[in-house]
Amino acid sequence: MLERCRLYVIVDRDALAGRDPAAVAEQVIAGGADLIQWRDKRAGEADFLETARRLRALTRERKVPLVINDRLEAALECGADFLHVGHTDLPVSEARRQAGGRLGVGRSTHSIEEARQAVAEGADYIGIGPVFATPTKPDTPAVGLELVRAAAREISVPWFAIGGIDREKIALVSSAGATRVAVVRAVTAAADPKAAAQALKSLLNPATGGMV
Ligand code: TZP
Ligand code: MG
Repeated sequence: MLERCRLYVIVDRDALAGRDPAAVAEQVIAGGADLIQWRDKRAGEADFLETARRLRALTRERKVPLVINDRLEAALECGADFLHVGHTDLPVSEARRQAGGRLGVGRSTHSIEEARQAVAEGADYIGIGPVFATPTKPDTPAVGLELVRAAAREISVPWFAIGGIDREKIALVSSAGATRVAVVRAVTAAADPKAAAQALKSLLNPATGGMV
C-alpha cells in the first residue's frame, strides 16, 4: 500500500486558517495526494475524533490510506490505516502491540541513527526531517539534504522527506534521492490546495518531467 505513495499530505488544524479539514482533504486528494494524515496537537479527544471519522469516511471512499498523528485511541476508533508517532512518543513496537496489530506505524526521525532505529523497530514508513527549517515545527532544527542523501543510500522502508518542502525546494530533495515527500503548508495552506497538490505530484512523477 505504501509502495505507491509518493505525495503525503498532513492536514494540520493549525495550517488551515479556519478551513474545514475534510473539505481541504477532499481537494488535496483530487490533486493527487496518496496518503493523508490528520494532525491536531490541541483539540480535545471528542473534537479530534469527530474530524478523524469524517476524514476516514472521505479517504475510504477515495481509496486513500489515512494516518492519525499521535493518538492511538482515535486511530483505532476511526479505523485508520496507520498511526504516526514522533521520535519521543511510543516506541514503534509498543504502538503496534497496543494497537493489537490493527494499525501500521510510521515514525518521525531526525538523524540516520534514528532512521536506522525506526527501521529496526519495524516502522512501516519513516519521515526524514525537517529537511529545511519550517514554522510548522519551529523547535526542531533543520537536518539538511545530507540526511536525505544518507537515507537514499541505506533506508529500505518507504521514507518521506519532510519539512519546508514546496514547489521550489522539491527539486533539491528529489535530486538528493527522495522519491517521496510529506508536506503541510505547501498544500493545505495554499489558496488552491488541489492545484498545489497537483503541482508537487507532477514534480515527483517521472512521467511528467520530475527528477526521480
Ligand atoms: N515533521 C518534521 S517537519 C514537519 C513535521 C510534522 C512539518 C512540515 O511542515 P511544512 O509546512 O511542510 O514545512
Ligand atoms: Mg508526537
